[in-house]
Amino acid sequence: MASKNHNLSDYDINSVPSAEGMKVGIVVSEWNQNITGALLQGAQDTLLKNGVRQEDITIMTVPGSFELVHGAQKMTKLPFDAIIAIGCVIRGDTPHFDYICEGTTYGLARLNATQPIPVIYGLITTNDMQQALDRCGGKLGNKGDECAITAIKMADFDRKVRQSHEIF
Ligand code: DLZ
Repeated sequence: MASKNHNLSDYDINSVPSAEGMKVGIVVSEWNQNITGALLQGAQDTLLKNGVRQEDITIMTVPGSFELVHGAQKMTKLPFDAIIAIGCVIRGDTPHFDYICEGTTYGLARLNATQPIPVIYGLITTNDMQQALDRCGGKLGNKGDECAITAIKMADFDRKVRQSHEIF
């Protein structure tokens, strides 16, 4: 993926719709907590900065990234406008990395396609700890920021789809 020149925290403020009244659920994995905690902080700060109220943000934790799918699925049953799933998988010596990445990614993609609210992909998959640090507030920005903006944009997308349906 071409992320060399892309800072994950960069966004055009003029392209961000109003987040007034939006309710956002965040499910975050405990594995690699030094990374996922920073991603969570980024997501929360960016949601607040763009108008989501603190009381409208709900944070739940799961043990590992693989459990994000179940956690996110449960949260899609509650009255949120978007769910952000945050995790970090770092490559080890065995193929376990590939199975966790694939299962989690497929599971989240399936939820995103089949549930009535958007499920935002906040899973970092890296070869080593440094690459993860670079993406949670390091030299490549914070993927949590990117997820927050995506959540707001997708919740707004759904709002607009609903409104257009009411009109016609
Ligand atoms: C088992 C495991 C391993 C080896 N590595 C990670 C990781 O880098 N990041 C992560 O979020 N979770 C890891 N896990 C835990 C799995 O996601 C999962 O929690 C367990 O396999 C139990 O289902």
